[in-house]
Amino acid sequence: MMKFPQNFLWGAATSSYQVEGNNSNADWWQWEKETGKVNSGAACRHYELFEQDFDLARSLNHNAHRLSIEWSRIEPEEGKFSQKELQHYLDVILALRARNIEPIVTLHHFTNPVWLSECRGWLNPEVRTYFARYCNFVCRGLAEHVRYWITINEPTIYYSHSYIFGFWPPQVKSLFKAKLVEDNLVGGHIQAYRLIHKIYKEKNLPEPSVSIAQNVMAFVPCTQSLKNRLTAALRHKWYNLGFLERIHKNLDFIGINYYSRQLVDLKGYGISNFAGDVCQDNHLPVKKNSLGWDIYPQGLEELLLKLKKFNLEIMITENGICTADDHLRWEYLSAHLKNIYLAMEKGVKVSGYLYWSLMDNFEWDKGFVPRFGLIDIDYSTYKRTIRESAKKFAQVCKTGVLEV
Ligand code: IFM
Repeated sequence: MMKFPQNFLWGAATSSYQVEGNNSNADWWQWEKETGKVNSGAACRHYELFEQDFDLARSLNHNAHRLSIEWSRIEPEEGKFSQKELQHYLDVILALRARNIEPIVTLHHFTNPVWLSECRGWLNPEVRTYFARYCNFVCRGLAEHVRYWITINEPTIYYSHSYIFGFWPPQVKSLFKAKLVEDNLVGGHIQAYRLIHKIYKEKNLPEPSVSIAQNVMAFVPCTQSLKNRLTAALRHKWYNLGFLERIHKNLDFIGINYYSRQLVDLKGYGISNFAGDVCQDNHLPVKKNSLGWDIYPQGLEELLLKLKKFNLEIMITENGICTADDHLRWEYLSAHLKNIYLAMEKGVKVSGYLYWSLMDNFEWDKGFVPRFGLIDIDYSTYKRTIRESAKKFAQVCKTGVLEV
């Protein structure tokens, strides 16, 4: 039996664009229309149904919930801020509070207002000022009711998918531009971090807890050759630690999103080999999620131990599986909780666990096919159905006890 601390945060995460629906002022919306690849449409209709969704989260004994604010709703035109949309997010947060659920609020989760993307988005050096101005408006409106802030979700994924691999809007493939975007994300975070602290001081509120949600991955050499071990270590350093090392003095805790491992097998000596070669031969086989990502719970314990050096509390801001097999979902979830517990026994301070995601939702360029939710969504009726795995997780949330 594993018993987690009394004050542990238990819950799930979502992001505005993936669940709300009809975010028609966002760059992703425009990209969907231009490419015809996917269509987020009404998503889960969470914008209208949030109270019903939070009733479900409460019935599952969640005491925390991570959500994001949609910048393109708050500032649909440059410099024009919407009081109405701010009020909406205040209602959302108060609805959580009314259910004794701690809100963990993300300010940037991949999407941007169209006006920003039309003036070079995160490549524009002015973006730091724009982002700070938006954070200022949101934070001043919500500070009294929020303790935890995530400034930016998965900065490394954002700049690599949008500016190196060209998968996501604006579909750029340039290492040089990616580096500029990374620098602006670093600057954007640091400015927002300082600003949020300043606002709380001015308002005489208790210190907030501010972080990013950093995507981390277990890089495992597929053979013990020196080149594979070195490449795995390099990727860990660049992908997992690089961004954190640039901002760690401006973090109150570390938020991490962990899903999977990558089996590293270097096949050549170019930049793309170092950055991307993976083993295709299914050495060291493990089970996979429905997108083909390896399931590797022990990687979470290993990573938590590696992050101990920052001497900051860690919150698991995302961890989850897309699968049609709900037994596998529980196997995944409980195995990851076990590995968190093992790391905590070795002295890592973990403050909470947020499963990705509360409900099935719009999985970016993959559309609605992957099913990550604790709650199933029927997209033709928007009916919500709680999955069995969610009920098992609810027991852990209630008692803090994981039976293994
Ligand atoms: O859906 C995404 C989320 O937006 C960011 N983290 C990973 C999830 C699953 O791919």
